[in-house]
Amino acid sequence: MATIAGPGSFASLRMPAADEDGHDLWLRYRLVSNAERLAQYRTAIAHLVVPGSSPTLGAARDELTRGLTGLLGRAIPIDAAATSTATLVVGTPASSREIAALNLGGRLTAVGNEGFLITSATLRGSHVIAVAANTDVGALYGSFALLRALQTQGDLATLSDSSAPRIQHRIIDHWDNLDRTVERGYAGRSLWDWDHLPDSLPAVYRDYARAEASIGINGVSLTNVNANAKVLTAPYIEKVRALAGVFRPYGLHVYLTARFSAPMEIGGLKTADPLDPSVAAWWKAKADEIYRAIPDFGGFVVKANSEGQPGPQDYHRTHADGANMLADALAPHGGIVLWRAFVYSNVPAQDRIKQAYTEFKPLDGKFRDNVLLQVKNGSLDFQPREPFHPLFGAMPKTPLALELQITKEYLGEDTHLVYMGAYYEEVLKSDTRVNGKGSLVADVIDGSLHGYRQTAIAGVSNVGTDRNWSGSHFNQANWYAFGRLAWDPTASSERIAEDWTRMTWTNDDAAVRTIVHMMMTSREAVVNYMEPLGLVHMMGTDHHYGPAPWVKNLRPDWTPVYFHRADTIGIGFDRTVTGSNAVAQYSPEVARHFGDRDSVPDAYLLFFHHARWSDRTRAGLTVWYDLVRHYYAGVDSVVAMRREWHTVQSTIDARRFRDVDDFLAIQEAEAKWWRDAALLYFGTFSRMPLPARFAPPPRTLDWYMKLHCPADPAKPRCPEIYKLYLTR
Ligand code: GCW
Repeated sequence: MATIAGPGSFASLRMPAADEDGHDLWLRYRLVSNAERLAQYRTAIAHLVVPGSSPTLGAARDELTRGLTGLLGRAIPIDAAATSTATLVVGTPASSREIAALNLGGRLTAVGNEGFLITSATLRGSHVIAVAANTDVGALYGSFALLRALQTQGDLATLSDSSAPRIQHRIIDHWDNLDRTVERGYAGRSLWDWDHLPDSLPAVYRDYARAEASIGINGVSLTNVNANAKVLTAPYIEKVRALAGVFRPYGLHVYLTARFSAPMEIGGLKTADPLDPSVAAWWKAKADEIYRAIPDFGGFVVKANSEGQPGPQDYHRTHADGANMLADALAPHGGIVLWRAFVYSNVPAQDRIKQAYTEFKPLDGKFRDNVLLQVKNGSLDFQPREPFHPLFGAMPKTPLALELQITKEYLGEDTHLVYMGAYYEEVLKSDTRVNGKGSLVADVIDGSLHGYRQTAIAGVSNVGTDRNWSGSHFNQANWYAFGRLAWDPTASSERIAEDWTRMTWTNDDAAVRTIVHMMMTSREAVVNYMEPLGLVHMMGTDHHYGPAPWVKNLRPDWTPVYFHRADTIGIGFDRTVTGSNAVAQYSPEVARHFGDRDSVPDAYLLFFHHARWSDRTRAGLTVWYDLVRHYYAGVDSVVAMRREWHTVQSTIDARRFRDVDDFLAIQEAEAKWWRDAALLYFGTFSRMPLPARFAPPPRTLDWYMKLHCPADPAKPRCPEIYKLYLTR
């Protein structure tokens, strides 16, 4: 039962919350449930003044009207000027006389192009709340921040906010194909309905832009990095122009993925060699054509010479040659190139994770000013846990952008409740030590450590046509957290989880505490039941769903056995000086920390070391025992999450409660699958028994190895596993 105050009254009445489908995301704008707060807000905000005819100020006005009407349960008139007390004024000194009259001076200048101030003031004897910015988009971001304050039921008396993004380009990367399939997408089809563009512009495009702006995202790369050159043809540019038109008022710039061989595939050239003048001229003309249609086009995202994609190395040129050629085409228009550093060759190397650093480090300083190198958080591939990528800190002369994955390719896809905010925070707070203690990854990417000219962060989208956008209600939190951390990479993921919970689920304090606790423990839970102690890449081939640590006989660096290297002596990949020496790619302090058996954190033990089964972890247990303990703890955490979820039932609508409950049941079943398959398999090497306190797996290793799940690679499901483990 939720406590809901009826419009126009402060009385509380208990009634079940109406069913929701999650489509409103964190922008639900339900009536403020706390009667005292509601009274405060109604007293403070009775009128709205957002003068200005720009589409962006129009968007702010619309959002505030929608939001305030819902939250305050009454219509808020839009006035031309602040004539009554209790007015919310929004805008810039140029758009609003009221904002100009506040003379915010240096305080306002300090928030820059996209930032905003929220402040209370007295204007001509009237009390006003002001959302002030230097630009219209800053005013829009400030409007969302004000709405958030009300959605989370903050105290207006102490409300004073001043905020500016620490990273310049905050981009969502879609891996969406032109046929509307989504690579590593678990939320339905691509939102972009290319067949009906540019003529049909369904409301969902605008809602998408609202959602992105609400979390401060200012760029969207529409297409898969495994790119199709067709998106660069004239008819598609026309479609992209239409989408860009919907996104523009919300401050969203459009980017496209550039297929390196496009000059041959759609341009009729015989080569795509970046040093060939006809190729450079083709890209220049293509950039000019795009900018004629989309003057605020962001630029190109490029995956080249990786996993079979074409690139400059096909012509014995370097990544810098390729990136610079594209950069020169974009430069006259102010566009940027986000060149991805996720590269590994078709010829397996001695240690795949070393390749990006080996290829790019020598190119530091060789890129044009408008090239950023986009680096995944870890050197392998978005695994549940990886140490930070050694390129962070190693490229002082080349702006590095951080690429995070929001879609949970390796973390339970649509169903598992895993809060990625905690994951992102772990990456951002990792210390590269390149300029002494406190040289965090966040300091690298916000440009403060090396004084980068441009800064960027990208998150691989988890959004699709599913009614709830992200495949599950809790997956929305990962989209949300990415945006908030892109704006402020020093923010606390726990605080962000709390905001999201209050906006998405409930403001009941006890329920909020419980849900935030679930989210914060979920991150360690998934590591424990999938890949504890620094294990990585243990999933089934291709579909990446479910455990398959036994897979071999493929290209070695696509197999789990290559990464875990279990044998009768021990387990783990020796990346110290006695092995691949990948640790040497880090700064000396970090190399020592990870490379030394006595200091390496247990969380990275098997990533860097081949440890004997009987060795002791830092926890003082044998490697075998500790591995077992972690797997069981992971499952226990999911069992606990299910219990916790039941305690919040009365505060949540029945439909969404049930959706989450069903997925938690699946998560528990799959967690047990991961645990049992892995331990039965590793037990054949350790030859040590399962300690008596742990209940043994219900099936033999052979049974798990013979399972063929998923039957359809596009659908991560395993009915046999549900039958075996699923409990209600
Ligand atoms: O994570 C892996 C995925 C590929 C992806 C690739 C990349 C787009 O399994 O599907 O391709 O990384 O990041 O380029």
